Amino acid sequence: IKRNSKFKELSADDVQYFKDLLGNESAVVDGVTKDASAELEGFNSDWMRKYRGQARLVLKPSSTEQVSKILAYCNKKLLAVNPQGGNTGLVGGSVPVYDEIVLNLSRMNKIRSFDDVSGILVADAGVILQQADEHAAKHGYIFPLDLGAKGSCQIGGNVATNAGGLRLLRYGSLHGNVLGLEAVLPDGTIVDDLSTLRKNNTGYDLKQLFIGGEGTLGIITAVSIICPQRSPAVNVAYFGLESYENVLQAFKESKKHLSEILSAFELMDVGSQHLYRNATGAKLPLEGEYPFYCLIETSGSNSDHDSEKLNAFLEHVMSEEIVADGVVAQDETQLQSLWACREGISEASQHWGGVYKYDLSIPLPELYDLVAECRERFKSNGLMGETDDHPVKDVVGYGHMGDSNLHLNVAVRRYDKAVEKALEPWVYEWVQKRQGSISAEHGLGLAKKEYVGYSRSETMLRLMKQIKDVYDPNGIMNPYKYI
Ligand code: FAD
Ligand code: 2HG
Ligand code: ZN
Repeated sequence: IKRNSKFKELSADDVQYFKDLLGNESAVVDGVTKDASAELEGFNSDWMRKYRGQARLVLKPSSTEQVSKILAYCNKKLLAVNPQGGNTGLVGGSVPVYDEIVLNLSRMNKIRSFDDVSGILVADAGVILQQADEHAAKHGYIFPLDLGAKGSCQIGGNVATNAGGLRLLRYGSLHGNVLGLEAVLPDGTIVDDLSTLRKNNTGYDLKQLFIGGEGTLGIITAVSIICPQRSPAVNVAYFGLESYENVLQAFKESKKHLSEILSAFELMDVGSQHLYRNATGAKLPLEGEYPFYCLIETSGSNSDHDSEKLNAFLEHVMSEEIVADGVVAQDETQLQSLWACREGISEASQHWGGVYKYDLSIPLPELYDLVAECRERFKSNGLMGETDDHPVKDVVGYGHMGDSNLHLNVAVRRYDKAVEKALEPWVYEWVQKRQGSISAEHGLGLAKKEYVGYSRSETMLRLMKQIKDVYDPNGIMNPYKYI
């Protein structure tokens, strides 16, 4: 892709306008009138260090009015804008491609209100996910979303990507939990839909377009979200299993035995656990080695009742030989270390040099076949092996089993065109054949721009384009990405 020449290049006058508007030194990183390359680096390169933009200006507004004025100015001057939250996105959507202005939400970080009776939180988009959850915890509630990047991702970024994460199985998607949004359209219009209503059937639910829109329609500036009651009793168990067939059985049994207290069912294959161990030096929870591991979490209101249920479940799956071995966390530290075996894989995946990541929805019975077939593919084409002349070190699979969401990670020693060619479009064709999705929860960004057609029809793509044109006729919002 080439830089779109309709977009204006930044001038010193533009920068001065923004400096006057924001009125705060630290709110503008100015690489236009001076050299600021070191400071710009963190805003230009993504979490995986795979995508790098060339932004020369970063703006950090502190109010919705400032966001509105910035966008109105950019729209008039045809300056392109890249919204950015915590910059933890995994599809290259959070960093510019060329010299788009980075509009970073980190200074919009205030909790606006929390209602103790309904559990409804209203907060600025730039609030860090973990801080939102800690705020909810003070009132006895839990943020309905949790994920490995919680310490740096922002709730606005979570909503913009419609992040799924570790609690979706229990609390459902942001499409249901987000009750309202405040957003700014490219022309500066403020859309005030910060509703705290649970039910509101009054025509099109326009906020849903921003949820998962990946910053292509406007900037989310605040979020209203319903938080469920925080469970006082939380248990975590980690198992080893001899086959994927057993994993399926264990999932079925867990729903049957644990029903309303089941709050997570996560899958890790042995390769993903070795990768985690190699990268962190951590000791794995079980002595023996198994091809598959599962992590189960229960959350309930009565710890005796929950333990009884969990123990009955464990006795059942062990006696039926569905599960080969397992451990239940005895205290908070052990609980954290069991979760780390799952949450730590994503970061560990780059340990050997790099990684190709695929985030897929696949019908459960076939979910792991893709990993096995992918591994065979690299073995037979000679690209995978133990010695350094092979680019591929390992193919691992893990993910949100309870949501039919597989994370396929191809861990490589170096990025290599031959590896990429073996993976794409093969992975996408494989998923399309099974009516799966090429992006279950991470979004499309730049990484999957070319492949949307594997999951969406021509008609749907046309409708998306029409919506984009209504909201952003000049196309200044997050250009070059999937739409
Ligand atoms: P960014 O990365 O900054 O931005 C992501 C996208 O949203 C970009 O397109 C950006 O332009 C847009 N955007 C950001 N803020 C706004 C805004 N205020 N208004 C409009 N557009 C905006 N994802 C999951 O779904 N489940 C997981 O379990 C999960 N685990 C992860 C674990 C790790 C270790 C990491 C690094 C990432 C993980 N992710 C996961 C990816 C996930 O998408 C992000 O972590 C998170 O949702 C993005 O939030 P962010 O604030 O970092 O957004
Ligand atoms: C997770 O579930 C994240 O750990 C990241 O969604 C997955 O890095 C990945 O492929
Ligand atoms: Zn995930």
